[in-house]
Amino acid sequence: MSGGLYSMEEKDFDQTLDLTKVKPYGDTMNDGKVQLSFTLPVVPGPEAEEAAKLLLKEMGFTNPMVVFYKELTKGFTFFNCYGNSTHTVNYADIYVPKVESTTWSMTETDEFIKTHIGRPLKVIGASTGTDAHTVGIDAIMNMKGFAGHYGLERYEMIDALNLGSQVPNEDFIAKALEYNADVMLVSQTVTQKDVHIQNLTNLVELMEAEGIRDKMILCCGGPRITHELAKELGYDAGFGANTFADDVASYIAQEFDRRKQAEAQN
Ligand code: B12
Repeated sequence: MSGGLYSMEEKDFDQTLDLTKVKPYGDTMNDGKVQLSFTLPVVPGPEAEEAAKLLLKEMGFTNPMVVFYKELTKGFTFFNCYGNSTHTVNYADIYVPKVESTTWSMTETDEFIKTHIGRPLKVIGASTGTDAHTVGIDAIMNMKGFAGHYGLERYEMIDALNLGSQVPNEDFIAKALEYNADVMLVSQTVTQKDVHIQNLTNLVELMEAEGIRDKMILCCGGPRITHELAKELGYDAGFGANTFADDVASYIAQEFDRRKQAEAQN
């Protein structure tokens, strides 16, 4: 076979990676290929297909293609489409605030606490307010852990107390004081109507009113929590999806030690 695509060599394709202008990658650099799917509230047919392609153009895609469509239910059509994105992002300029700590294994963290702090850290956790989801805080705290990562209860140098879900902020604070906690861990899963923002803010306000905010390491976590949001709300750290106990344990050990050293210098 001669000519056409089959005679092209790797060098004939664009191989330039410019991190200031990153585009989706399909099978060659900068081809901009995207697959996306959506539903339109119209009956299937050529007009529906054309509507989907026009929408793709409006979204900034060239070569809009509908590769599959099917009626979902009467008057609704589902589409699978391809297109080439004309947009780029400046990856080199992106800054995402994140928890500044090194994630260690359970053994490394235990060893660090033993040698640098000299006593077990006391950690209390709960899913607070009206939030009934426990799986997130359990994943971090329960002995058996999550996805092959043991939880805080398994750590030799961490005393962990998990209060479960729907714990009112006032009770959480009272229990933390009674337990003599070094660290408070809050889990928030429900974010409808920003209920998590109100609840997380309320906890910080109550702690400030009691004069204990600075005495604890206060962390929150959940699928829609970012470190940036957590800092904005007055927390020391925030952890999102795909967090493991290792991340949290390493952070609190390093942060506790950092504070201890800062105190010793003053
Ligand atoms: C299981 C589940 C339930 C179970 C919870 C059982 C239980 N014991 O927890 C039940 C059936 C009770 C339930 C109830 C409800 N649920 Co529900 N539920 C889910 C579901 C399917 C899975 C959540 C889960 O377990 N994830 C697994 C864990 C491991 O992941 P994770 O929570 O993200 O945790 C990880 C990280 O976020 C992080 N993390 C989490 N917390 C913390 C805390 C700290 C300190 C740290 C460091 C890290 C950390 O570490 C974890 C491990 O990596 C999700 C949908 C989904 N697929 O996600 C909906 C979902 C969370 N539920 C939802 C809703 C709306 C509800 C209800 C309000 C429904 C209703 N109208 O009644 C009620 C809750 C009522 C209430 N008062 O809270 C919505 C939330 C929407 C929103 N953003 O607000 C979701 C997203 C479903 C949806 N698509 O609509 N639910």
